[in-house]
Amino acid sequence: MKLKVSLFEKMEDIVERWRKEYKDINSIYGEKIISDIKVSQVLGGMRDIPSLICETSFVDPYEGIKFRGYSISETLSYLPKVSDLPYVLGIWYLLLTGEIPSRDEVEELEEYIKIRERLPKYVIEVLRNTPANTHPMTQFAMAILAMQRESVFAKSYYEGMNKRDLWRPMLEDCINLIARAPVIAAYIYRRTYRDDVFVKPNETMDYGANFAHMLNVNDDFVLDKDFADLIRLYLILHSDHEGGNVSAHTCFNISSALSDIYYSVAGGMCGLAGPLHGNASSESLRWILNIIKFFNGIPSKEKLIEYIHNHLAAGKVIPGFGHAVLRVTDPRYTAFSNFVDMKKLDSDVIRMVKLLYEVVPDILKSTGKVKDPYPNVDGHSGAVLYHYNLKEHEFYTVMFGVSRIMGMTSQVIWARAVGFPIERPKSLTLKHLVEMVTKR
Ligand code: CMX
Repeated sequence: MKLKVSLFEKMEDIVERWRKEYKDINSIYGEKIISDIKVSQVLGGMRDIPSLICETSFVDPYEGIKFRGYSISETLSYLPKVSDLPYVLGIWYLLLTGEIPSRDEVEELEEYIKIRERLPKYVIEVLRNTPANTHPMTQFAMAILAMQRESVFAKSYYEGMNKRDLWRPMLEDCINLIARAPVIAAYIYRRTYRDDVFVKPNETMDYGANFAHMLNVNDDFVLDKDFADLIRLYLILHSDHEGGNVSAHTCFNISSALSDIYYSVAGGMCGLAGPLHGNASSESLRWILNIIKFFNGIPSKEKLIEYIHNHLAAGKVIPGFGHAVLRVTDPRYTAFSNFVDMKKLDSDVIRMVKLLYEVVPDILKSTGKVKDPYPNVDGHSGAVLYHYNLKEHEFYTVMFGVSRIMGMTSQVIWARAVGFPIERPKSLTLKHLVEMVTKR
């Protein structure tokens, strides 16, 4: 199938613009100094050191994520809709090109991606030969890595393609990966939790609804329209969060060695699997369920406050709260809250989320050390999935991964387009660090 409004043709012009901008900035401002770095920043995980470029999104500490300059509410209202929510692939179009797609453009993209979703048999075999109790994120990273043998980018590179042209096969690979990611994820879900009964993709459904359909969480093969909306929202909200988070940066870093998108995204997924990053959603839901179990229902505010103090005193973090960059309630959390109101959802987990919002920020503020005492997206996402019967919380990070692939791929395509070099920051021993300070 050929796109009427060819994404590849459109990208030719966009890439030329990016290249000029990148080159001009480097030649005009290349020698200017932008920052001083404190020892505490180096020792604190490179915190806030402005040293990465990410064109697809920007996290404002007080306004939250902006996708190509658009806030979450703008994004949700401007992208062409398929129901109450926009087409999921509209966000990829926006992240990739910087433009809000027209309805025609996004519908064509949805169709174009759909024809590439068929999973090769060997990917299924790789998963089938893995113990079913292997963590879903491990399975997801393995399946992505297994497809590396199909990389058009790697083939083009080793056949000697001019590096200026490498963004084209990279785009080709990214489209294939985006097409297959939800099919792989749904397969992992079905084999891990639902006796390996696989649900085939539905050719008539959009990307978000099709994912909901393949998960078939209620085992009734009937698409719950509200659940499909939740999946659309979930995939849009998690798609990108600038370049410095562990998964995006790992992916970008690996790709800077001209490793293809399968190597790069598989590496990023391993980072996303960590409890302080993408797995926080699973941790948060587990924590909420433990509280409900402990109190045999929803506790009073006073009892909950006491429970949280004990939890912190045991040296544990409160999952779903805090953020390395944000200093307000994560607008993605608010978007889930609005969804709960729009669909009038009510259950114990939803009530617990609301109660935690009332008590946790003040407690975290009172510790005097937590920079962002407010909830992040992971403090809400798991509860809504659970509400719709997607209860296997270890799987949530895979859902996050399916979505985040859209951000990772757009960042990497930009890097190949402008010819971004291999990353190589300088590391120091602690002794060198002290010497640098004392010699000054
Ligand atoms: N509960 C308890 N303590 C917390 C906390 C929380 N939710 N958030 C931060 N703190 C503590 C830190 O552990 C740190 O304590 P120490 O000095 O004793 O080590 C102190 O407050 C200062 O941390 P910070 O500068 O405010 O936060 P960081 O940038 O170091 O960490 C994050 C950010 C997200 C890892 C942290 O807030 C956290 O662990 N939150 C819980 C896990 C979570 O929800 N992660 C999802 C984040 C979203 C994402 O990236 O996907």
